[in-house]
Amino acid sequence: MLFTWRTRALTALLAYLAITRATCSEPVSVAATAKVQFPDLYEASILELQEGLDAGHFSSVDLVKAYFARIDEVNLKGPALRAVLELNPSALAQAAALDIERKISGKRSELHGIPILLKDNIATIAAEGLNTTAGSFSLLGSVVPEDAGVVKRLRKAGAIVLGKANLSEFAHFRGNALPSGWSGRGGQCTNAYFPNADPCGSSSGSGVAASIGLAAVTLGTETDGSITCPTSNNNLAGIKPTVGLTSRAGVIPISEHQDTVGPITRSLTDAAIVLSIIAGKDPNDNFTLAQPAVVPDFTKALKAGALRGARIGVPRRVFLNDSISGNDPFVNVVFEEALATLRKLGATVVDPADLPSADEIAVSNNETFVLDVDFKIQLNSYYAGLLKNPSGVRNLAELIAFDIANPNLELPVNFTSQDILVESQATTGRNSTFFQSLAFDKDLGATRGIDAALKAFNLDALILPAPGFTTVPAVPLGFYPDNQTVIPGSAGPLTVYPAPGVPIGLSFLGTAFSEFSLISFAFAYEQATHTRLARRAFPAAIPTTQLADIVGK
Ligand SMILES: *[C@@H]1O[C@H](CO)[C@@H](O)[C@H](O)[C@H]1NC(C)=O
Ligand SMILES: *[C@@H]1O[C@H](CO)[C@@H](O)[C@H](O)[C@H]1NC(C)=O
Ligand SMILES: *[C@@H]1O[C@H](CO)[C@@H](O)[C@H](O)[C@H]1NC(C)=O
Ligand SMILES: *[C@@H]1O[C@H](CO)[C@@H](O)[C@H](O)[C@H]1NC(C)=O
Ligand SMILES: *[C@@H]1O[C@H](CO)[C@@H](O)[C@H](O)[C@H]1NC(C)=O
Ligand SMILES: *[C@@H]1O[C@H](CO)[C@@H](O)[C@H](O)[C@H]1NC(C)=O
Ligand SMILES: *[C@@H]1O[C@H](CO)[C@@H](O)[C@H](O)[C@H]1NC(C)=O
Ligand SMILES: CC(=O)N[C@H]1CO[C@H](CO)[C@@H](O)[C@@H]1O
Repeated sequence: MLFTWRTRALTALLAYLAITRATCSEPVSVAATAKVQFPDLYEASILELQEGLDAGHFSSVDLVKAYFARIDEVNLKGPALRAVLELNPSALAQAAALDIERKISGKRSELHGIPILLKDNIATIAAEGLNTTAGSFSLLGSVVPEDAGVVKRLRKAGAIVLGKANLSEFAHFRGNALPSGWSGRGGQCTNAYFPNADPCGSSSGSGVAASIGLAAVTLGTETDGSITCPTSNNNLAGIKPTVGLTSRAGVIPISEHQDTVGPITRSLTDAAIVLSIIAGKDPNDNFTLAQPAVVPDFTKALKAGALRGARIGVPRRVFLNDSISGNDPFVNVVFEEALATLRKLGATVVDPADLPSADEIAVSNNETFVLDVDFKIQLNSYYAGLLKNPSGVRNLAELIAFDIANPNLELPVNFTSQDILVESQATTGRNSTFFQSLAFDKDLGATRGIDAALKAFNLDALILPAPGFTTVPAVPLGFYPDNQTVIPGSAGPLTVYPAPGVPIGLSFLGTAFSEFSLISFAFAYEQATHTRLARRAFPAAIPTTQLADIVGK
């Protein structure tokens, strides 16, 4: 589905590995490192890291130490980006065990020994030491029944949970006036490309952390823009999967009808590797039972020639009137350049290729009602499912009261908004109005929206400038010029966007479960442009710790 960010820039998921806790008394031996070229952790890809791990140039323990040090440099110190909420106290032990396993029996998958940062609404078992709170003190110290479905898959593949990323509290489903990237527990996360720039949200910390290499890869969640928008604002490759491709079991919910978990990474290759592992059926999330029988190996979509012969449509009307992407001369220029690139790569660009429902989408408000109703039902059931919650909060009504009773923690000056919680609490369940609204949304977004346009113009995919649109997947498109006027962020006066040098992304979107071809198109574009590499974060936001500072030390 597709909504401008004015509808609500919500933008908002993961399990347990029975690894033996290795004692630190047996460090993995590391080969002589004098002449070894270590990958630059700002940009390092999963495959580069695997190459170094397989060659014994460094270990997963080294990687965890290096990422911890990089986080320490910029999270609360220096530019204080506030991208990371918590570090996993078990990460080093997990890394050590996975290092030993690699030596004995080889790697389980391309994610073996790779540190991944999870958005803080994705549950991890408390015994490991990490909280799962969606940024809210009402969940501090809570004990979840089990790892999220996607976390189970990550652990089985050998990934290391590095920690939890800051986010817009409750995936931006608390107060309309709260800025993206703010949570009671984490404070205000900001963008690494310009001081105090809007990181967008709600997967803000995941985006900022991926953008400067505070982890190898990250996971975010999206309900409406929460993966694609931080991907766009932070110069990244992100995938918002079709609802039901990745499990939402164990994810602090907004709505089962819209929530989805996806990768936020520096390249389409990394995103495809992560998606191939987290996608799949989960008995704890019955929406996943409707997905195609076989999860594709999305890395097979990574073909530089994939745009040859493809028909790509431009649904102009959905962004023509948008105050950011439709009227911004910079976005218009770089978007036209992107269309020229697609043509050069052999695609037929059909422009315009409007969604029949475009004007109705612009004014529709049914989504708000659907999310308000679902959130109350699902959040109540999330709290009820906890094995323990020290705050005493057991449902949405008690959450609202908790915030009011703890203003210093949850309602500090300038961050007092919780109107969405109140609006949701006022709903009375899934009645006929709810089902009508849900059906109306599906009709607008899919039947008379994306699917109708794809069919009418015989298209393989649609393409849009990324900001504010709920689309899959996104790749870097460009950067605002250095003389860009600083504009207060949509998020409020404390953040700015656009601003000099801040990134913007390009989105490819298609029908349900068309991730394989969307990834192939986005990959072809990424390989032809390598826009991400054209610009780095502002100097103080670039951590200096590298593997050379850790290995053998
Ligand atoms: C959660 O956070 C609290 C406070 O920072 C900390 O004491 C605790 O160890 C963390 N982890 C769990 C599982 O509660
Ligand atoms: C999942 O289960 C719920 C209730 O058990 C049901 O209402 C819903 O239709 C099911 N969804 C799918 C996609 O099977
Ligand atoms: C968008 O702009 C076009 C052209 O200016 C106009 O015809 C259309 O009514 C506008 N749509 C909305 C929803 O504002
Ligand atoms: C859903 O949208 C239709 C058409 O815009 C509108 O008439 C109706 O009031 C909306 N329903 C809700 C619950 O917002
Ligand atoms: C609240 O925001 C205003 C700007 O709108 C700012 O001037 C003020 O310093 C902020 N107060 C605090 C305590 O952050
Ligand atoms: C459904 O519930 C909402 C409040 O959640 C209410 O506004 C609406 O009138 C109800 N619809 C019906 C048909 O009762
Ligand atoms: C920025 O510089 C470009 C070319 O150097 C110029 O065309 C543009 O008008 C300038 N924009 C602003 C906001 O000053
Ligand atoms: C890992 C880390 O730096 N976490 C910090 C996140 O922000 C909160 C609030 O400032 C700190 O208490 C954590 O230590």
